[in-house]
Amino acid sequence: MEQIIENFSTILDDAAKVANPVIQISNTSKITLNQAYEIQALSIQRRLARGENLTGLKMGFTSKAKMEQMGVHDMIWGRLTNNMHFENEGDIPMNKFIHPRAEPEIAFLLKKDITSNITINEVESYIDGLAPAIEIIDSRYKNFKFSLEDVIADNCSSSGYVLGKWYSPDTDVSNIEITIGTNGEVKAIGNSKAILDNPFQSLVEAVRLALKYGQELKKGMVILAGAATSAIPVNDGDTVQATFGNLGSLSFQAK
Ligand code: OOG
Ligand code: MG
Repeated sequence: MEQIIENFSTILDDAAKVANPVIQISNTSKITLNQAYEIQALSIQRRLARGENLTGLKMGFTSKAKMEQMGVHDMIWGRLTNNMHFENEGDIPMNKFIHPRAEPEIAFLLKKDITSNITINEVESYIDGLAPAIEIIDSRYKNFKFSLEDVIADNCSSSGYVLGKWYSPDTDVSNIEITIGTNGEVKAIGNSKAILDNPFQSLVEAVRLALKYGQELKKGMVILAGAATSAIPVNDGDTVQATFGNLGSLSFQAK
């Protein structure tokens, strides 16, 4: 089995590297959730060996809108690297992706290392700030189709993120209207409440899952809380913009 896990980590890493889709693991092999996380860890190790740095973690399927869109039933988490980070209002080259989609998120910046579980009331004391964000997801599987194990092995479709302006840790993000759209047209609307009733809870869950799987949580890491709306397709030439009520907006240009 170790060899199979190693092989899938290579296949998925290569698929991301050259932006070429592959068939789902579950079409040919049965793997467990733990094995899926092992594949993810190994594929990220390959990125780190090429010189990328781990910059944070992302939560997935923390809202009903996302679970329903993708037909899955549980939360997942993945890893972010510096290669996935793009500037707000900047250009993002589309040739890096297979079939990219964008979704609005809330990001947290860790103020210190976290080594044990935290409660929602403690979140404020563990972050330096929070920001509106856009995540770009790009499944390495054909037709953006996968099982829960498939998507975990594929680093939860992580492929890009853009961060907006940072706000202080005591900013209330429990009830913010969020939109995302392209070229001036709103394509999806949601509310931050949809993220586990409060995006702060998503950080609590991120800590729990990272510790469970032996992933360190370090000062300076960015944690994405998961999308509040379904993801929208991104096409070459699109200007993608997300709005977050009082927190303002952010955007990128798909080039
Ligand atoms: C998996 C990633 C899910 C989120 O915010 O829920 C995710 C996918 O939908 O391809 O990033
Ligand atoms: Mg996401």
